[in-house]
Order: sequence, then C-alpha cells, then structure tokens
Amino acid sequence: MSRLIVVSNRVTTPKAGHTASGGGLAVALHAALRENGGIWFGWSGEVTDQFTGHINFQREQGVTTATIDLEEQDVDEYYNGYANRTLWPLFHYRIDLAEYEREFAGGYERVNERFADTLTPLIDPADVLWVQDYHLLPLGEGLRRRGAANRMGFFLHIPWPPRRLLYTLPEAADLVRTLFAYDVVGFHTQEWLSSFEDFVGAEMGAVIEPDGVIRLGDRTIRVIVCPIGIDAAEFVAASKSPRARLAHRQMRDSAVGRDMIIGVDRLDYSKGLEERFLGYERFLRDHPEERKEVFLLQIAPPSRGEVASYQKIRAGLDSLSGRINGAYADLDWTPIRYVNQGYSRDVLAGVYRAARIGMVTPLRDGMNLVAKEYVAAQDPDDPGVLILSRFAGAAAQLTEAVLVNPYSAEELSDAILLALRMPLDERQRRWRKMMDNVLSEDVGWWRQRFTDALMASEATPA
Ligand code: GDG
Repeated sequence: MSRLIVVSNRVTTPKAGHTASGGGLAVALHAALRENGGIWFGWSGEVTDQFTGHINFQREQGVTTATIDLEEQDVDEYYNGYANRTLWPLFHYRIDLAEYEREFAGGYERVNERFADTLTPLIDPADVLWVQDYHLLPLGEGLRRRGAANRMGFFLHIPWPPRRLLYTLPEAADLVRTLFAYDVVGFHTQEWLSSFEDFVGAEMGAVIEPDGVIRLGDRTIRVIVCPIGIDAAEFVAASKSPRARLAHRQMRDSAVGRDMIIGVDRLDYSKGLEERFLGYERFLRDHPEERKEVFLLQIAPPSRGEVASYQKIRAGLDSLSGRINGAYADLDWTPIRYVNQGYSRDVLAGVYRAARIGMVTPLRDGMNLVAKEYVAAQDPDDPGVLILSRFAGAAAQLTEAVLVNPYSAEELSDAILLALRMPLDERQRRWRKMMDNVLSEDVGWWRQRFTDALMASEATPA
C-alpha cells in the first residue's frame, strides 16, 4: 500500500500501560500508523518565539513523527481560541458557550496555512493523506492550492451540529466549503453525516447523490459513516496485566463489599459530569436503602484549563461533589470519590473491571471510547452494566447498554437501580453483544474502512 501521512493537531506517543494519554485519538492513530509506515505530522505542543517552519523528525515504536513548534499567539488564537472556544462548543451544540471572534478565525487560518507550507515538501505524489479533526478542517484546501493532487481524506472525531446551529458561525459556509478539497470525509455516525448533508444541501446548494456522493461546483466528495473503535485486544490484555490485577484487588478491598459506579472523562462540559452527579444524588435521595451499598468513583483529569468555560465547569464540579458528600456522607461512607488526576491504562483497566456499573453520560459526544474500554475490561463470567447516553455516538453500536437521556436525573436514577438489580444472565447477554461489537469494529477495522474508502475514491486530477 502507498505511504500514509496522518495529520492531526497534536502528535503524541502513548506509552503502552504507563502515562495517561492525551485522548482517544493518540492511541487510535498510533495503532494505525504502526502497521502502515508513513508519517504522523502535527504540532509538537511546544511554543517558539518566532515561527521557523523547522520540522523535528523522530522515530519511535515503528512510527515516524514530524512536528513543528507554534508561536504563543498561534496557540492562543488557533488552539485555545478557534478550536476550543469556537468550534468545540459549537459542534457540541453549545452555542451558549461558543465565542465568535475574528481574531480566532484569523489565527486558525494562519496556523492551517503554516501546516500546509511545512507539510507540502514532505509529500510524495503516491502518498495518501489523512487529516484528523476540527483543528484542521481547511488544511486539505491549503494543500490543494499548493499543488497536491494526492488522495486526501478527512475524519471528524466530534459531532457535526444541526444546520441551524452551525449557521450561527459567521464564516460557516466558507469553512465548510474547504471540506470539498478532500476526496472522502468521514463521521462516526449516520446522525452526524446527515447533519452535514443537511447543511451543505440546504445552505450551500450542494447536490446530494446516492451512496454518499456530494457535488458542489466542480468538486465531488464521498461521505462515509466510519465509527472509531479501540484496540480491543490490547485493552483486554491490559485488563489482565499485573498492574490491572493489583488495581482491581485494591479497588475491591477499598469498596468493602459496596458496588462501585465508575466514571472516567476528561474534565469537559460535554461529558455531562454535573448532570451525572445530580442523577446519582437523585438516586441517593430516592433510595435511602441503597445509600451505603454503592459509591461513585469519578476520575476526571483536568483539560484545556486555559479556557474560561473549563475553569467554570471545574469549579462547578468541586462545589457539587462537596455539597453531595456533605449532605449524604456518614462516618464510614463517602458517596462520591472525585479524583482530578489521570492513571495509566493498565490501572484504568483494572478499575473498570472492578466496577459494577460504568457510567458514560455525555450530553453530546462524537463517539466516546471510555464506553468501549469499560466493556472490553469486564470479566465475562461476571460482567458489569454499561449505562450510556443516547447522545454519544457509541450508542449507535452499543445498543445493549442501558441507554439514558443524561439531562434527566430521574432516568439516571432509574438506570442505576436497574443496573444494580440486573440478574447475571441478563448482564452476560447484554455484555456479550456489546463485546462482539467492540472486538469486531475495533480501531484496525476503523482504519481499514476509512483507507479502503479513500483508495476506492477517484484521485483528484493534478
Ligand atoms: C474525542 C471525541 C471520540 C481518560 N482519562 C484517562 C485516560 N483517558 C482516556 C480514555 C479514553 C480517552 O482518554 C478519552 O476518549 P473519549 O473518546 O472518551 O473522549 P475525547 O477525549 O473527548 O475524544 C470522542 C474520540 O475523540 C475518538 O474519536 O470518541 O467522542 O470527543 O481512551 O481511556 N487515559 C489514561 N488515564 C486517564 O486518567 N491513561
């Protein structure tokens, strides 16, 4: 196969089992590149006084990475600005949090041009390019302007918002038009794909043809549904590692016979953490007899701490967890263990396995890999129950989870009770179906499905 060039905002090397990773994407792409050869290009995460375009090459664990440093103003306007204050909230349906500033849009455009400038000399005509996520929507268009005629794909890891929300972005149509530079555009679910078609059809006059073909002017793209998975085999192995076994035993010991509910999320307002706490509080309020029988362990490593809305959600969770613990705790029981640090994947796997309930209740989520990791870590003989938001992309695949509306504290409370009382045979039956999906539609399947679609597309004429 041709060489693959993957481009994403950050390039990170997840060290198996040890460090807390920067997110699902890092783990997924590393697995994809190990098999294909090629290059992973992106921002180093470092800041430099003056942008030079110098590329730092490294070879680690069978993957070549090529990274560039950005200026502080770039990071403010492109990363903390347009990516995380404008696009992230907007694409998660939070126009109340989205900030529309021309400075951010300008910085975003500038950094995408810097990516295009520095990447162009690395591209051979036979290479296949795969651009990742909302930080780099217009990159393909910048590369085409510089003459790249390669096959090029784009994958969006977050939801695509409904048309009427997206239209609140002043430059929405111009931004979306740049996606027509790619040959294939992928989404996690049919829902996100349909919202995209809806926007380009109704607001931009694109022609929607059968089989995911969309025409706009002289450009034709193919859109596909391509749900990301986890490296399931690796995660099952992680859940049986010595560190995982130790963590599992320690959790069981410290639970003193109580059922553990586990939540693991980046500290982000899209993850529905406040609503989860309120749903759990509702459960405690309505079921006094269950109070000392359970506890919630919420692991939430802080993220994007330079953005005000993240500082606010963090303060909100500090106060909510404190209030609930103050109101319900007893001498020998704390209802919520709220932890703001990350753990290694092995430890996480052991903790997932020790939990009777996995609670994954985002208000909106492109996919959500924690749901799949929780399933992969379970003991087949005595599996726990996954409570999953209907508004996570993962709900389209994990249909045997207990599906909930995360905005309803009553539904969350009912779901916890249902999960605690679920008989073993029903837990096993639901888990088996979910596990079959996690194993078959894993990260390798995702990569293959996307690159197959890319190879089947007609290469853009030079
Ligand atoms: C975006 C989309 C989509 C979390 N805490 C620790 C830790 N994590 C790991 C989890 C999981 C990953 O981070 C989070 O992935 P998610 O998919 O849940 O969410 P996002 O970071 O928002 O990812 C999402 C994804 O991209 C892929 O397309 O599914 O919808 O928003 O792997 O385990 N890992 C470790 N310690 C922690 O404390 N080691």
